[in-house]
Amino acid sequence: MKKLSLPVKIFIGLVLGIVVGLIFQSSPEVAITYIKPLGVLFLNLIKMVIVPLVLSSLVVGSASTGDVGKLGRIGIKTLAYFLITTALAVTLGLFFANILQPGLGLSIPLDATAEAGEIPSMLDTLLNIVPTNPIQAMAEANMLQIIIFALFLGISITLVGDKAKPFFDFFDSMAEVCYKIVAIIMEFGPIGVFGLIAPVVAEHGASALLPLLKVIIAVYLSCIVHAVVVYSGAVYLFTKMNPIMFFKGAAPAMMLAFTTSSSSGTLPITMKCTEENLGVPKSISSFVLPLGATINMDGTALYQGVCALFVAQVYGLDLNLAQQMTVVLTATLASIGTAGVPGGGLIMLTMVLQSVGLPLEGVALIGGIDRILDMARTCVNTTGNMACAVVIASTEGELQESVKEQESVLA
Ligand code: DAS
Repeated sequence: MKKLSLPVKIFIGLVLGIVVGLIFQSSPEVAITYIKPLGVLFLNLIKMVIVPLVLSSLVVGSASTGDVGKLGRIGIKTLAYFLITTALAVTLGLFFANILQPGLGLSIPLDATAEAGEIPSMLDTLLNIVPTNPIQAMAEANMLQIIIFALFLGISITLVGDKAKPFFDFFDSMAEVCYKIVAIIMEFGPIGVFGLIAPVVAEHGASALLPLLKVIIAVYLSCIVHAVVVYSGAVYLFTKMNPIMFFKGAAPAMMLAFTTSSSSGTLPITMKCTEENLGVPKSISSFVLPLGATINMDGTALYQGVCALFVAQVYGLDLNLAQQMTVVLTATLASIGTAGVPGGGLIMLTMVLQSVGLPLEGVALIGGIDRILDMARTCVNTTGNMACAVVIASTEGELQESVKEQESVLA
């Protein structure tokens, strides 16, 4: 029999989890005792890899900004574009999550297993993100501090140059090994998803699924609006390129990102589309796109915003505006640390929830539908990187005239 693809297997795990959950509705303790451990094991595997994965992928990402010269004008413009569009993405995710209120209708009490910590203010979060002891930050899985430390390491490796190459190579190979570990963990995804969703349905009934459907709608709606408004606006504003031409040129990479849920895996096609269809010279695409595939993930950021608010709503925790601004900062930084592989965002969601004091058990609710969300957010991640490359090339006066002439005909 033809080997089923991972997304299909995960979907089967989801459906089976729902069916088994409905079967055990009359005796949820059976599902909690014998099935939930599978889900807990899956989440523990995710937590196992998060520290080395984020540290290594971020050091490599920030160090692969090429030579110091490039870190100048183009680097600053690129990083500024990344941060602005990512913060916009999170804000959009929170906007739709506030409107759709996906967590209402499923109320789960906070108890010994699901605890909420003190939700820090944005100022506290900013003050606390510099690690006084990086080793302790790693031991405690303080992800925001690990992200800041990794950025300093990566940028310093670039500034040191050749003498730091062995250090860079160490993190480069560590990142590859961690991506392989994530791939192995995701193979366990179908069983993990089954173990996550069955107890939820057994305890809360099929009504638990409606809020998850609303999460899917909120994420997909945010992704579509972000891509159509922000990327079309940026491309047209900076290059006068017809947005339809942009999306036509970007389509092959967008579709591959959607089906594979992997920005890193799509990168070769992303570069081909950006250079051949969108007129970006290799000198800029080979700088912006690998960096973007590592640290610029608008889709992931908006997904973190939606999920954080969903979890708060489910557990009856009201996030005021200041706390939602903390989510914007945390989700923006988390998206920097997310690996461009399937499930990378789910791994970072545990960090975002922990950073804003929300119960980690919320990940169990999202885990069952995460692959569906991953497809959309990875598509947006990839599209955002292509839009950035077009904008940077245009501001550098290096967007190929031939492509612009083609646009002008269409504009
Ligand atoms: N799948 C990741 C990517 O490749 C994004 C994510 O998991 O959030 O971009």
